[in-house]
Formats: sequence, structure tokens, C-alpha cells
Amino acid sequence: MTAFTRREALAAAAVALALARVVRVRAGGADATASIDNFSFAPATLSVARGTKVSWTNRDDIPHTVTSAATPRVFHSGALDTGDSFGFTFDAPGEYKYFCALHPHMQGTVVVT
Ligand SMILES: [Cu+2]
Repeated sequence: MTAFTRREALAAAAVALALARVVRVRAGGADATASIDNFSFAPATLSVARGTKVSWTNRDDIPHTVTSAATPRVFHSGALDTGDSFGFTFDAPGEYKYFCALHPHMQGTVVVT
């Protein structure tokens, strides 16, 4: 390895470390949890600060999804089996309505301030 490529490698490593630090700070923000049980999202309305990662866990014994009602969709979990979780970080303020794509009468809202 030449000195030049070694310096490049060190610079790349420094950038990677800086990025990892940014990710860690973001992940260190307040997180919120919600559950899916008995064909409903709980809490049905969740208020969080921007930058919060909300994680839903399916506690029901059948599959559900967490699907943005917006067009285009802001997020979509795909089918979550019992015990599966889905997380989404809300970076922009707003009111995010969502539903279960398998049971559209299941609805919830995340309010981001
Ligand atoms: Cu469902």
C-alpha cells in the first residue's frame, strides 16, 4: 500500500466514523412504541416530536400491516406476523394517517410536531 492510498483509506475511515456518529445521535433520540392487537392500533393517535422513530409490534395472532394512507405512501411495513416489528422515523412535522392494508378499518394517526 502506498502512502497516498493509505491516507485515502484513513480519510474514508474518518468519514465512516463521522457518519456512524451522526446515525448514533439520531438513534439516540426519543423513540416511541405502539402495538397492534385485537384488530386495532394502540394508541390510535400518537403524538411525537420530529425525529422520533415509532416502532409498531404486532401482538395479534394474525398478520397486519402499518401502511401510510398518504399518496404516495410515506411508509409501508408489509405483512407483520405475530411478534414482528416495523419502525419508521418521522423527520417532518405533520399528521400521518395510516391503516392496515389487510383490514382497512384498522386506522391510526401519528402527529409529528
Ligand atoms: Cu390488519
